[in-house]
Amino acid sequence: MRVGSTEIALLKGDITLCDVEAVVNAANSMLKMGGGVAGAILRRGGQSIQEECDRIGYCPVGGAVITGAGRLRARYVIHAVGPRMGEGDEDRKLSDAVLNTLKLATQYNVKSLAFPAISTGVFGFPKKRCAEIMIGTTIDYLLRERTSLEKILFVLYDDETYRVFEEVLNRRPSQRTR
Ligand code: AR6
Repeated sequence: MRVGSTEIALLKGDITLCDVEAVVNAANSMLKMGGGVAGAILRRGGQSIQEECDRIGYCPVGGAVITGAGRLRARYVIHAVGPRMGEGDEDRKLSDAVLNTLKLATQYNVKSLAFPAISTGVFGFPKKRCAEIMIGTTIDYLLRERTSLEKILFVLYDDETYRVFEEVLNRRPSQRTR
């Protein structure tokens, strides 16, 4: 799908192998990289990413911070802090995490970005609602703002999550312009 001059696409697989300028991590507020996407980024990218996170120290839920990407092919990791299911106001917090990631990427002049399905693993957020919020927030941002982003990928780890994102993206009109 195209929105203005930005392409949105879905991929199935491991986000750490993506050939993009910035990979988005599904982070927690303390910026401690545990399992899931964070664990995979840490294993492949190396400890320098966690060390940079430790220097930053904290990010509120709904926020995002940027670090280098260690040994990953990418240049940056953007750590987006999604909500933990049950803590309250989860939809707005997820939408804010996506929006703040897109703003940060634009600020750093990033041209290609890969998102995972934030909060749908350890944090227990429902996949369909996640797809609606992440895709909806991204499209709204692209319709409203000028951005350096030419390509935004949603990288889904398993068949079920991929199918859910595909269904939500296919419901949207195929061409949108500013
Ligand atoms: N590439 C793409 N997607 C992945 C990968 C991968 N390599 N590995 C898992 N997923 P999660 P959260 C999917 O748990 O729910 C960590 O401990 C996974 O199937 O990574 O936001 C952090 O340190 C799921 O659909 O993130 C935080 O404390 C999605 O990515 C906490 O988990 C997100 O799962 C964050 O939890």
